[in-house]
Amino acid sequence: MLHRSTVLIAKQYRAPSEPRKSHILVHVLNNHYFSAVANPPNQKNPGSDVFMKRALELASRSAGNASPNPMVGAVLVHNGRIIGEGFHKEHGLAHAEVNCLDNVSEADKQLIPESTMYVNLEPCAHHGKTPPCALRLVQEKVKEVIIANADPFEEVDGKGFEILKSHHIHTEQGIMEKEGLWLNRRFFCFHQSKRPYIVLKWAQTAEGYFAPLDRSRYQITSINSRQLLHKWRTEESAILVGYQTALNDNPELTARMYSGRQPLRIVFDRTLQLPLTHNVFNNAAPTWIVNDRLDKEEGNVRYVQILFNKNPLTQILEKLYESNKLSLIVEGGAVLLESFIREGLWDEARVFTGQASMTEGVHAPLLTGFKKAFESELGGDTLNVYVNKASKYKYITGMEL
Ligand code: AOF
Ligand code: ZN
Repeated sequence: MLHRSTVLIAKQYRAPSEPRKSHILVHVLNNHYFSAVANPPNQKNPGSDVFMKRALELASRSAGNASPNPMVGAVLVHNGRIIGEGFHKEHGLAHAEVNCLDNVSEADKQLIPESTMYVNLEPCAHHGKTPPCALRLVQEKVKEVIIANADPFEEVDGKGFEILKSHHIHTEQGIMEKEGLWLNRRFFCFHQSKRPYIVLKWAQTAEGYFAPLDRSRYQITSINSRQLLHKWRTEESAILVGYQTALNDNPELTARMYSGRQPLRIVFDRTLQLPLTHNVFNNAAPTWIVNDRLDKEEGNVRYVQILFNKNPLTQILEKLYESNKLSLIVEGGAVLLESFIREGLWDEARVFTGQASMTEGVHAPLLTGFKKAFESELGGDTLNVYVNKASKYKYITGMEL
């Protein structure tokens, strides 16, 4: 059965050298994105959930473009009427609150001091790429600011709200908090756990096999699932595979069937055996080759040296944290995926079960400590999404991945 929340991604997709109609993916992971309201309606501000839901919708438009910043949307409301909207489109560009205020018409500008801003993240207090949003709100004399989540970024971390309060702007926090937490789980995980948010992804046959015994490349899933994977790649900061997978499958590890940002490619290659003619060395995206002997940069390839006998996964996660990478998708092989599972270093697992059949093969990883989020169908494949039981970021029914 189709999961109810499935989003149309056909519109945006065009394979590089093919006409628009080919490989159209009509399957979706969400057509009722924010239909689920997990929190009880706000008593003091009865319309709050509706406006915060709109702020979250606006925020979600920057999926794949905001990182390492969070996805933030803002709505300015006067007497139940929206007079301004905005979102943070891309890292380095204006923040949501500023876009929202700049969007108010000349005629409505006089209403700003009597209006309420709904924004899913605490307004910032620091001079970063742009001036502090909290000061802009003070300057505009906005009457009230309602947020979903406080900003854990140490330059903000409550200071934005303090600025507002000290200027007698009424504030409220926690409206649709769980939805906001899920939407920005990569950003929150990065700042709260000091490591990237980790997504595990693999495909298996109905019999539970991951690959043929000789580990040769074998297509288990449909074109539709592969296109969805390319969309996912545009939404994560980095993508990781093990040495055997890079060697045998020779993957390019880029998003080619969906337009968007290319993640950083990371390959384990302890003793630098991978042929330089392999696809991960092409110019399509920056690449890290994780090894035990070389630390240098050559064009778009960075050789990252680590100690392989001392928590290699943790070392990679530390390097990613230092490089401001909010999230990581691990795509194989089975041994590498299992080591992330064994160490409890994962947040979400996305598992495709394809229609291909095998009578023997390499066993798919065995997931433990999970809670099932949802199941969906795509081009004949079944997609199961799980979240780590220990995760602070709970999946909200109906929300997009
Ligand atoms: C907001 N509104 O729309 C966003 C915020 O490098 P900068 O100057 O863009 O600052 C990035 C930090 O600002 C980011 O880590 C987060 O704490 C906050 N993001 N804040 O008030 C926004 N995107
Ligand atoms: Zn800001």
